Amino acid sequence: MKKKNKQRKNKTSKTIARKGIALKAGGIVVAIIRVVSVSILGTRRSDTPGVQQIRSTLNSANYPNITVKAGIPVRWVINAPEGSITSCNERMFIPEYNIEYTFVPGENVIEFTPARRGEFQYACWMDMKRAVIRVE
Ligand SMILES: [Cu+2]
Repeated sequence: MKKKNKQRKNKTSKTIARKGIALKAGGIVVAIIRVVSVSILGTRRSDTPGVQQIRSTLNSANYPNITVKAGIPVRWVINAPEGSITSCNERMFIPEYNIEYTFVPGENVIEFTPARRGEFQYACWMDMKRAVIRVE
């Protein structure tokens, strides 16, 4: 199975070429985080200071609504149990944070820093399943 997890920082004035580099860098960061998270699986882990950790479980019916605090980096851990990933929900877009993410079975880690307060919709690649990230 091919993994293609992409995560980008929200920077608006980049050229397409630089975005490509950012994408690769983001992918490497996600890969490193995945290795770290796998190595600590099974142990209860306390939050890193200055990071808010959110845990969700993916299901085939819908995406979770989450609430986070503005200005604090988010580490969003989404567990994808066996059978929860479908051709619909497998790829998720969070436009506000310029994130495109493809789920893999097990632990998925999505990181971003919510700069502004508000309600930001995210959706599957088909724009069918939608949910909200509320930033307070
Ligand atoms: Cu879909």
